[in-house]
Amino acid sequence: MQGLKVIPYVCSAGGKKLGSETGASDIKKSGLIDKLAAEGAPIAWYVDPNEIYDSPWGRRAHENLPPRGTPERNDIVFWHCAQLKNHVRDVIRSGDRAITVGGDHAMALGSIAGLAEAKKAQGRVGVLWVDAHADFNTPETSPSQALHGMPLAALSGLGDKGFVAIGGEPPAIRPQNIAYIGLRDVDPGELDFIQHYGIAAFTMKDIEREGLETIFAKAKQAISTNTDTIAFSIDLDAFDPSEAPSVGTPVENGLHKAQTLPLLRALADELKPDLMEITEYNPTLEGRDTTFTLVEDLLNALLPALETA
Ligand SMILES: [Mn+2]
Repeated sequence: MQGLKVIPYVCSAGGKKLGSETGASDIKKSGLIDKLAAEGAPIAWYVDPNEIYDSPWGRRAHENLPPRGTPERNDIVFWHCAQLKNHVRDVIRSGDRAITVGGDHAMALGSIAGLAEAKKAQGRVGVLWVDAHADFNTPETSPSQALHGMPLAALSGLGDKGFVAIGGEPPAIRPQNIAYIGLRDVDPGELDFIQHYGIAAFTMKDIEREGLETIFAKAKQAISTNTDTIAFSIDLDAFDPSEAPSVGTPVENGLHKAQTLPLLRALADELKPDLMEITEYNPTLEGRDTTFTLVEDLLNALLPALETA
């Protein structure tokens, strides 16, 4: 049986709202991971999120955040991403699977870069990106300058040099191996990139038209063709705000877990992702309990698929 290591990302400096830096600590405090382990899942924390939260880069760094887009602000994100990259790399190298929890979605740069490095799969990582947003901006196209909107561009080699550098060389992913599910808030510059690279981008409208099952089959094709390893990155804001209210950038008319979780689980069963990410959990916003239940439901749905080789 493969072990599952939970790796925290204790940073919200890549986002617009404070609070998601406490997401991993909130999950730790709930006892959820210990409960799953007591029930027999081979799961454990790899690092205690509170250790990072109590470090100079944790709570204190978030007390007086410099403005978005400044080198001082970016340095905080880079430190956390580089650390996450190392943790994911080490976990995957030891033969376990990684479950990353955070934090703002800039974390995906670190987690997917670590996966690519461990598997020597630069340019051959398939990425299922479940999100309301495309997160494929660069500093030139981004209206907000928030790095949590830029990880997929950076992983593809585009954008801020310091951010791109963490992704490694050659770029960890090729845009053709991304599949988006749940899109409904895409910036004009991102749409240009999606069209330019022919990215498999499935919006809520596509889902209404074709059905979620068809969309998952198409997504599977994109992420499993010419790839050596798979990552699922699940932004909680992909889900409807009624099921995931405490996220930094909620968008109406999202996915519903009753329809989505069984398909996610089936896909995980088929593809056995080495990395599963749950991101943008912000327990300081209204609706924490509802959102926590979604985190719990996601883990319960996906663990059985991940813990078998
Ligand atoms: Mn996102």
